Amino acid sequence: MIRRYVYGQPWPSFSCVQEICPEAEPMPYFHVQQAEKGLTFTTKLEKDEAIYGLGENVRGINKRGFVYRSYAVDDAPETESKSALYASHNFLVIKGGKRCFGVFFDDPSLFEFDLGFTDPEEATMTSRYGKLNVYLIENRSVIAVAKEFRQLTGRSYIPPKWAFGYIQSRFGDCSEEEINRTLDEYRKLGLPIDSFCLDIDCLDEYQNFTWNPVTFPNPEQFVREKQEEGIHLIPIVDAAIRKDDANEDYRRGKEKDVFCKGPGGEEFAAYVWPGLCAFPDYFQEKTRKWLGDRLQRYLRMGISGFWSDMNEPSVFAGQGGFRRAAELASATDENYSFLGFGRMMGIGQLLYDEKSDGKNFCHRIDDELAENPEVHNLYGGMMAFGMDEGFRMYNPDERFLLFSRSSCIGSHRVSGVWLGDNHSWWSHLLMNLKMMPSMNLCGYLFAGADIGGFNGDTTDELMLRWLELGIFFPLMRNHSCWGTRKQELYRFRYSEKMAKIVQIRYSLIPYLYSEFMKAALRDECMYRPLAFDYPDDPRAAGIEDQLLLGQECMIAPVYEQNAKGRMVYLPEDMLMIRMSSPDSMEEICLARGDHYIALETEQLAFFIRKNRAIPFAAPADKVKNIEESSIRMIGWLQEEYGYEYYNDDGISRQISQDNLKIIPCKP
Ligand code: MIG
Repeated sequence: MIRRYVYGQPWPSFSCVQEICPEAEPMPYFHVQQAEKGLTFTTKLEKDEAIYGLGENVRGINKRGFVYRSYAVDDAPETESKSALYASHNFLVIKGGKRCFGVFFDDPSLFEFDLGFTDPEEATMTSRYGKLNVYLIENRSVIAVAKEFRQLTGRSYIPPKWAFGYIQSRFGDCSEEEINRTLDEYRKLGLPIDSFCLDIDCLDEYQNFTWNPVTFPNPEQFVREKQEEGIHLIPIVDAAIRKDDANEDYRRGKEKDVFCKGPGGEEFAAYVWPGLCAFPDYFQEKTRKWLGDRLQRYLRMGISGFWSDMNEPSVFAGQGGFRRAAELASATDENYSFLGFGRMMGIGQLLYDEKSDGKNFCHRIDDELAENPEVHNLYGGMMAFGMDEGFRMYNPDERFLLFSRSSCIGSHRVSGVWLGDNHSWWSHLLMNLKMMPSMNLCGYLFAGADIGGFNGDTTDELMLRWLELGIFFPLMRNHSCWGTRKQELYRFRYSEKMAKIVQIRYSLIPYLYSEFMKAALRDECMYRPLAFDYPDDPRAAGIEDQLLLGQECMIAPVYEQNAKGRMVYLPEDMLMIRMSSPDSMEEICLARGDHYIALETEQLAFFIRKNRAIPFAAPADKVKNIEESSIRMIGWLQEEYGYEYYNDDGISRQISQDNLKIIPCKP
């Protein structure tokens, strides 16, 4: 059952698709109180209670024991001491022997979760402004609570099927030539690929909706050529736009009055990649229309996917901050104190001050002016709605690819996400795994991290191991930052091994897509910690380095340097599949319990529950070339079983139950 409680006068948040009547009684479980730092919601925690959710954030799958914050920021590196990342996903589930409930704090501004940080036996949530809706969902299991939450907030975004293919990306050195070279090398290696992301270096001076004339001299022709080869190009769209009358898109925006302004009517301006920028007020319909219009010429060129970035929004500097920093940098050395040096070294922190530099950063919502901090967490999501409206304007019947960096609950209906600027660290490979179920709980099914790591230099071994995990997640993108070791797979000593792992991905796509689509259609979580499915197994509760995938599988990646295997806990009898290429499959029946699984660097393992089976296709070079007739079922069957297989044309928005069929399997 879902109950709603209203505090103060909340801004509209676009998070829910169901209208729930507010309760008059006080909310159970929580003690609600106005405190100095905001409106607080406190609940005592039982010893055995775990806390799941919070979407994109650091630390464990069980979030208990730390303090987290919802205030979208661009603040890499994603270390353990961070409390906030790029998004705000204020949904959590508290589950113990006595109680099981979910709570969604639908608050678009600064919100804090002290989940046993100050007091290990207490959770306190604080809303800075105290204007919010709270939805309380009680049900018997985490899975049931999650389903109700998704029914409240709406069906998850579904990308075109080609988006399940391997995506190559690189910030800094992309060009027509580089793409062609990578394609050539991949062909030689037999490495399947469907898409390339185009980053801001592909733009003219980092300006949205342009092409870099040096590296992309013939964009129209290039896009067409790649299309003929079956390759999708996925341009980036940043949140802000250069404030410059020579920029046509800016001029159009000014004519239509789409940018954020202060109470005095002055346009908000701050520095981002292209220089001084204006910030489209995506909260307004006309702004979303302006954004949608900007996409039309790309869509007409045949581009059908985008990624959107810097939409927390991320700001490098404000105009005042810039001056302050410049003054400090030119300070003389006379009597300069240690504190002065400290400030000098922290110049980056001085560059944008929300109070002064951001005073004109306001949004118009229902004819009222909201200062950005009051609705801050919705900005990226509102941009995603604008992108989606642009897609529907062009073609209402087809799906388009969109994944965004910032997101909120609500925009999960129109966009996927990538998990931001991670590092080429082993700990971030594991973090990738831990984030997936939390993302799913909050409605984000189409998600994935930068495989190999974005910042820092990756290694052959880390790249290979990360691919061995990354092939199991819907968004499979290899992306890295300029100045770091290049990460196109042909550049590695292990390139042949890597190519074979990517081939396995393509063999698994019929299964992954089928499970993804069923999870979307039924409001389910595709990735779950063992604790969700085996609530009565005390061992399952503590496992944070394995995940259930769909209704049949379990994954357990190697995430340590030089490891030649790992311990795996099986909550029931399972068939272990160990492989290093689609045709090297080893199948071993294992009993419930602990097992050491030996895994050479090029080997991965996954597990299929006994008496279940999954489809496995012959590898293909592109998603569209996967042959359904090549599918065979793999599993350990002692009784008859029918796998519920979903497939469709991969593109139309009309998604129907008729696309489901049972594949009968015999022992
Ligand atoms: O300030 O577009 O997270 O994926 O390569 C960095 C350049 C801006 C951040 C994104 C990253 C992207 C990069 N962007």
